[in-house]
Order: sequence, then structure tokens, then C-alpha cells
Amino acid sequence: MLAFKKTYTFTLIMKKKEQYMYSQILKAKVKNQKLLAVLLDPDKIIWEDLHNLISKLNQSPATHIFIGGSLVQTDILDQLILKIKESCHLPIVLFPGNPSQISDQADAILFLSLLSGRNPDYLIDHQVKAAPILKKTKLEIISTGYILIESGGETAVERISKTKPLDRKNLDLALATAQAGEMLGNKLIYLEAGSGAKQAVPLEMIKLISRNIGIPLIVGGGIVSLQGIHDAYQAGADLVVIGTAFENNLEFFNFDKI
Ligand code: 1GP
Repeated sequence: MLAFKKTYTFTLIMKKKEQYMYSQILKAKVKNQKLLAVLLDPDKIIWEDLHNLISKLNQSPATHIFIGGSLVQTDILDQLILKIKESCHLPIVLFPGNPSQISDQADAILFLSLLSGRNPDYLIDHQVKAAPILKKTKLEIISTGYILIESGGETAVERISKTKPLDRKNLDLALATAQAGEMLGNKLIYLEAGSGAKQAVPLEMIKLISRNIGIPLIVGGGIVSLQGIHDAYQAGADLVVIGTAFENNLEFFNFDKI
């Protein structure tokens, strides 16, 4: 009995550790503490500027670093993450465009399924290819329903995945897609306008979805001002992702207060 108890407790502790980052996100949601991820695209990193970039990240209100992009062609993922970890303590989450973008050096991975599209490669095929690789890592795996919303122009996600985004005016379809994602067991929903999008995800869509799902909601794509971040939070986003705006201007978070 004692042995059983010991094993059982051990399993529980392991489980807790495995889900550490997700449980932090859930805790933040319960307390209404908003989270902010800065997205770094390894292909766009200027190594000579990395020190400065990390110091700006350390001064920013970011709570997470996301790493990834639709087209990461470099094999510098491990190197980049190790370098960031030398002087930055923010958790690093992989946000991969395909199974080659996996690094054991990160803390977690958003295990994405592109729910808005009907391309089986991005719904399940890449995930099947990634599963045996992920099994060999210690990464915390956070299954995430990824929903691309039309944003006024073709984005890289649309181009690479060869899928159409959801109509930004069709709130009911976006909601049903998010709810289906939750029912399928996803732990997060990521509402995405696409990196560098002309228009961010409509606030009324964020409002509707955040009020009608139970899991945390990530919102990103085309948010280029601190007001935009604030508006997304007010509408119900639990975590906002900023990529291009910070990439173009490392002083982005210093403009004024959110
Ligand atoms: C892209 O949502 C992220 O996946 C960030 O988009 O680069 O437009 O901030 P931006």
C-alpha cells in the first residue's frame, strides 16, 4: 500500500511538472492576469543585435517568448534558445510552422492544429510526423486549436498552409470552430490574423469566443499598438502575441503604458 502511495504521489508530481506552463496559464486566467508573448522568428534574428533584443525583452512586460514562423529555414533554433536563456528567464514556447521546428532546449510547444483550414497536412499529418520526435523530448506539449481569421490580405500562414482563413464577419462560424476545438480536447485556442496582418482579429469575435469557451484564448496577428493589446485584453484575450511590431521597433513597449 505504501509503495503504491509513493508511486502514485510520484506520478502526480511528474504530471504537475509536465503541465507546469499550462497550469500557470490557467492560474493567470482564473486571476484575470493577462499574459503577453513576444514572437521571435529565428530567420529574422540579427545575431549582432541579439544582446540588445534580449535586454529589451527583459525590460518589456512580456511573460513568454514564442519562437517560430511559417518558414523557419535555419537550423539555429537550439543555438538561439540557449543564447536567450543565458540572460533571459522568460519561458520559451515553440510555435512551429512544421515538424522541423522542434528544439528540446525550449520549455514547451504549442502543438497546433489548423482548425480553420481543410488541408489534412496541417490538421493531422504534420502532427503525426512530429509525435515520435516530441516523445523523445522533455517539452511540455500544449495542444492548441489554431484558427486563422481573414485580415485584409494574404498572410504567410495562408500561403504556406494553402488554406483559406475564416471570414472575419462570420462570427458564428469562428465560434463554432473554437468550440469544436475545445470539444476535441485542445487546451488553448489561438485566434490568428497572421503575422503582419493588415487588420487584427475583430474585437467582437474575441468577445464572443472568449465568453463561450472555457479554455484560455490566445490572440495575435496585426496588433501594432499598446492600445491594440489593451483592446484585445478587454475583449477577453488571455494572452496576446506581438511579433512584427517588436521586431520592427525594439522600443515598442516603451511608448506609453498599456
Ligand atoms: C503571428 O500572431 C503572431 O503568428 C504575431 O503576429 O507579427 O502581426 O504581431 P504579428
